Amino acid sequence: LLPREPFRSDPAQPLPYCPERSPYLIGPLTVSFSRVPTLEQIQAKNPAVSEGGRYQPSTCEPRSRTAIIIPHRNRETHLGHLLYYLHPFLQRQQLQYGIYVVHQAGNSTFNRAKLLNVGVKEALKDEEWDCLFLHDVDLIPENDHNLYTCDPWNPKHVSVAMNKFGYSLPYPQYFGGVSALTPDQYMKINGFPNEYWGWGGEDDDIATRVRLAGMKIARPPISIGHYKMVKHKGDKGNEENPHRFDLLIRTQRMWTQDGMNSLTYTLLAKHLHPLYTNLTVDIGTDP
Ligand code: UD2
Ligand code: MN
Repeated sequence: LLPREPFRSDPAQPLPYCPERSPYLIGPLTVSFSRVPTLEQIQAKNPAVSEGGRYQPSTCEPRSRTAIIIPHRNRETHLGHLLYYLHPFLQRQQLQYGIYVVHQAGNSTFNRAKLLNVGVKEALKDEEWDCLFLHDVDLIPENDHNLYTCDPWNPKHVSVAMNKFGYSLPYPQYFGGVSALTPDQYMKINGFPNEYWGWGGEDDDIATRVRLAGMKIARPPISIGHYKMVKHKGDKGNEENPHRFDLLIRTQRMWTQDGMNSLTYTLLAKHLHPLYTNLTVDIGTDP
């Protein structure tokens, strides 16, 4: 439980930095999906979170301003689980943060990577975020020593130990699930690819971009990067992408042309929910 923090007395007075190690951290957490929390219940447990899913510590200057960006369609239950655990988790880390849910409008094939590009573009219009967390909706962090901050030098792959892979990395270049990049790092790889429609491949494309842009993949220790994925089947509208292997052969040729510099979309709605900012977006359809 977080102690109630006093209100900032003099807004002109600069606050001291939050301690390098937050005193509120617990370590390993128990994550259970047996009950689905309602948004009202989550709100009641997080009174310091303001409209749009924003928070900042009131007694110290946060060491990171982190935007969490979640690609989404038709996973309301998973979103409930994630918000329930993530809000207190981030507050215990004494971060300034905002949660963005990027909702793909319509029924055409899902495109995770393009939605994340949209989320980044829109989030950076709101705030000078230090760190962008690109986050599957169904992955819950199980240890709050896993800080939602960026590595200053390299893109960070964060979900290194998931229950679905026996709490280990499935293969060395794996980049799926949860990753964290500074806005600079994100632009340096030209963002994520826009051309992967349906399930698979986009995460390997991103790992290749990191290498081609002259960076390495940073990672937290396996013991800390634990995640529990809510069990699920494949979604309708996100079938395996049959073109993914052809696309992956072309990454080296395409990464400078396909990404943030070629991103087009229509923002249909931006709504500030009490627990997150919802972006509903038309990203077009699988050609
Ligand atoms: C793996 C990776 C994921 C991505 C994907 C291939 C893990 C834990 N994650 O996820 O990062 O690389 O493979 O594309 O290994 N989503 C929706 N609605 C849909 C479909 C997808 O909201 O109808 C979102 C949601 O945030 C979900 C994410 O896309 O978590 C990835 O899709 P998935 O969970 O179906 O795929 P999964 O678990 O194989
Ligand atoms: Mn999943």
